Amino acid sequence: MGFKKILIANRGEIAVRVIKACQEMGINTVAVYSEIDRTGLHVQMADEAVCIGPPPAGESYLHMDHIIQAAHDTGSEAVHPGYGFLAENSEFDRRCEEENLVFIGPNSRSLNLVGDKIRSRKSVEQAGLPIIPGMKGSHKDVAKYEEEAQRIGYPVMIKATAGGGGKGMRIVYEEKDLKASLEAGMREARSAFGDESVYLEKYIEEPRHVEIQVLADNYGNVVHLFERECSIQRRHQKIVEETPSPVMDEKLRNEMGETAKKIIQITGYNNAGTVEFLVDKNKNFYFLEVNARLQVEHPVTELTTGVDLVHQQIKVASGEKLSLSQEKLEQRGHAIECRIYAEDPLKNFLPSSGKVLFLKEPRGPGVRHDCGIYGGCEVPIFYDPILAKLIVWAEDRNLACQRMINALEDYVILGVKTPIDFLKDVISHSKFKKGKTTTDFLKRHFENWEEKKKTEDKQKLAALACAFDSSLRAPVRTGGASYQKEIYSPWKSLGKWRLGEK
Ligand code: MV4
Repeated sequence: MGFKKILIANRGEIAVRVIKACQEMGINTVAVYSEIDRTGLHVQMADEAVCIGPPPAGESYLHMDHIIQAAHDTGSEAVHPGYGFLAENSEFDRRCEEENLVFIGPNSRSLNLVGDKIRSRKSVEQAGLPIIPGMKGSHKDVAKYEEEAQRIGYPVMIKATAGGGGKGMRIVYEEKDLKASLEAGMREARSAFGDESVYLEKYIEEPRHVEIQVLADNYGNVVHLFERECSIQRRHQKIVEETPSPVMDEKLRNEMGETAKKIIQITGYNNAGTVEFLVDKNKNFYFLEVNARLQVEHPVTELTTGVDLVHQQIKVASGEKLSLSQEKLEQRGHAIECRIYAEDPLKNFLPSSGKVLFLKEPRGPGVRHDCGIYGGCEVPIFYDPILAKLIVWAEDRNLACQRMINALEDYVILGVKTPIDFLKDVISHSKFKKGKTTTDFLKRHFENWEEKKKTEDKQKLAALACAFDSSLRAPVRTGGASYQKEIYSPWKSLGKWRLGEK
């Protein structure tokens, strides 16, 4: 028997997405909100809503006691964490288990394991599965690093042991640069993570970030739902994702899919998860980490497989056996997602907040818009700035690119800044259209996009002003064959308004 009531411990577009899945399954929903989110779309859509605190996330969406209390007060049987906030917090997972609430995600033990990047790398390596060649731990002595670097072979990548998301990463191409880079990496690791230890890996050149979606039930059944290409990233923040990956072939897809399933099995993982890999230019792949949550980019997998991943999460969490079999799963067509953030691409993607004055949502065949805002709502500055995701599906990649460009052109958000224009240029870029999407794509092709755009905008304004001006100066026929040239005067063009006249 499934759940009767689920509390969604999140906000914005993912909370709306999960509420919709619950509504389709006949499950009542409880939204939680901070005081500033009182009028949020997710609050309006849920059957019930509970205020869990003031705007700061630490006092609301990250406040475990308030969320658990809200679940008890409303008689919720399960909690869906979405992504971000407490979605990968094994302490919260454990607290839910203790409070007899079903955490819609992995069990706390496996969440703990996959959350420890070093431990999970060791487990994967012991299973004989491909990890990035590198060191097993860190050292104090620089000379040791020099030996390790010789063993690994240059170029090497310096990574912070306590790091993640690319922070503190440094590439070293030659031994003469190693010492200085190590000292800089240790300083950055100490200030960013309070732990200066770093380790070396072989630098994977021109890498692609390719991840495999997996689903595992509580009885050891696991399926993978193919790959997602996530290489278009800005400061390690994914902004465009797609499936199938332009580099994938059947052999590589099966190998990566089977490897991902093995990793899920050895870590005792259950529910939806994503196994991240790096793929090098020779199509070798290396395990990076497991993401123990429903990912932002899950819709591209849903559109090409026809599987609703949130439905599956809820069914598995309620104790159902997986209804999907690997043999029956297949991909059809091509899907691309663009993330719509409240950020100003002309101000180095500075977060933008304020009231959404106007929203025109893209629509049409094969266009999906997972949206957490509405015309007139407020976009607060307190949280991750993701507003929505625009996803398209089409029969092949070229059509999907064209559909995305058209959808982005139809899309209007006024009141807060967004990178809609920037995304249109990314998808329209010849290298993107050719599928040449390695992780340095933006660095290579969009380094000075801001300046170019600002110049373009000035030129357009100048052209507009001239066009407007010349339209006023245009020769006007005043009857008969002859006509006199209208001499431009603002007072004439203003009509009856005159300064200083009675
Ligand atoms: C790497 C790598 C190349 N070689 N490790 C980025 C953050 C985390 N997910 C691991 N990441 C990488 N690790 C080795 N040995 C390339 C990435 C990487 C990346 C690096 C720089 C800029 C953007 C990137 C996007 C995805 C992965």
